[in-house]
Amino acid sequence: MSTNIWDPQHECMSREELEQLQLERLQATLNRAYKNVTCYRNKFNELGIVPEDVASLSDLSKLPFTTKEDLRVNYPYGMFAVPLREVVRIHSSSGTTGKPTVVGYTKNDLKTWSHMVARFMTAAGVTHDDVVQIAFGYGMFTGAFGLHYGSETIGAAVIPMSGGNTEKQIMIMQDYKTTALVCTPSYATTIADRIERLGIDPRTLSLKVGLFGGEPWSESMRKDIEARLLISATDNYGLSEIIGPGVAGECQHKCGMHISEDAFLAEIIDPETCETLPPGSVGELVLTTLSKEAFPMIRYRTRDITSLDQAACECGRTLARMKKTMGRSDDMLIIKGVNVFPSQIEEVLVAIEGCKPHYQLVVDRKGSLDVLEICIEVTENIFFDEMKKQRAFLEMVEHKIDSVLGVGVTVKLVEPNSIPRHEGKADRVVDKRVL
Ligand code: DLL
Repeated sequence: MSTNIWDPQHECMSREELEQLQLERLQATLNRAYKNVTCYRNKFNELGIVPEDVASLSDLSKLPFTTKEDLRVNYPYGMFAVPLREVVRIHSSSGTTGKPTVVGYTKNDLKTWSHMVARFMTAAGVTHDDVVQIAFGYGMFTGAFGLHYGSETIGAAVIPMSGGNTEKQIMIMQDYKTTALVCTPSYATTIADRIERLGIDPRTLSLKVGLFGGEPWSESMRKDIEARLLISATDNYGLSEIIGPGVAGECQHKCGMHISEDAFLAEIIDPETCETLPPGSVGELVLTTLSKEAFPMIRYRTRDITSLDQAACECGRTLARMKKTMGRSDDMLIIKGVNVFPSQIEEVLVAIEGCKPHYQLVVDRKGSLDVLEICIEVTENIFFDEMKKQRAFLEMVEHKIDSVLGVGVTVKLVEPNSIPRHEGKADRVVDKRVL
């Protein structure tokens, strides 16, 4: 596998050089946003600041945050910093409630995007010799186009399969000799399940790497996918508001996702107090774009919970690494006073024979008490004819989850593929307490 670095100049800078570049780009971004986006101008005016007040990176904490609510209020084009005639592409977020958030790209933004994705794909081991099968849905979701551009920029051969139609995916994989698979981690497990069900020996496939992102997944899920598809599986992170995929991705050392810090300034804040936390702390990731033209984002609250590590990586990149996300601050549930992240449940499920890492947490309130029900997809043979066996299986799963979470749960076994998915991402939490 290649250990190439796509853009050594920017991926291996000293922290000092990087911070200088970040400051220059930040100042340019603030000026552009202040001049062209009413929402930013109003926020700055309210706080009595102007872009010139930011003289060093530590002044960043003076700036206002941007939230999904700001994007909703300014739907559809209010946050654009260029006239529509300069926009060449429009995407939106995969949100399932309310109006989607709309994002735009100029020609230069598409170029930047392609290079950001080429970086993490190269870091994961993709080269121009690869055949990349993209199993994200092509459409408003940024996943497919982002990885498509990244692959072409590297010079790999792209198969734009789009999502779904699993048996066809597998046939194409066999016939076209796909070497790199791109999709959500949950879809990768669906593909692995089907390959097993069809009795196909994974050694007869040409797969070498998997680039999975778009939703949280655990280390155990990575091991499971790697063992079943015989690949090296890497994680990559991004969000449409910032650029789509291409914000961060793992190298072959798999010890955190390198953030393209020359293009995205990352901070960690306490989601309750909004205070900036020192390096290494766990908290909410806040991102500021440094080179986007059409859709600059200033201190965007991602709601994703993670931590950053600036220590040098064995791969030679100096870019900080973000840990796999623990979930979202808005997905974190407080059940009987205990913080519960959906990812903790996934860790348990992957280790149980017959359970799939497809699950949904349903929280409700009975009287004044929160109750948590976990719906879990199971393989078909778990729907035993014998009630006694099924009861014992249920109790075993409940017991394992109870002991990890520290709160009592009720488990419900559901059929494969019955939990709703959007853009290949499973809906993890239904909170009936707020409905
Ligand atoms: O999911 C962009 C993307 C596509 C990234 C394909 C990677 C691969 P959105 O639809 O706007 O954009 O959703 C963004 O998804 O805030 C996270 O909560 C979650 N997310 C994305 N990647 C990861 C990941 C795309 N690797 C939201 N791990 C983000 C955990 C992820 N969560």
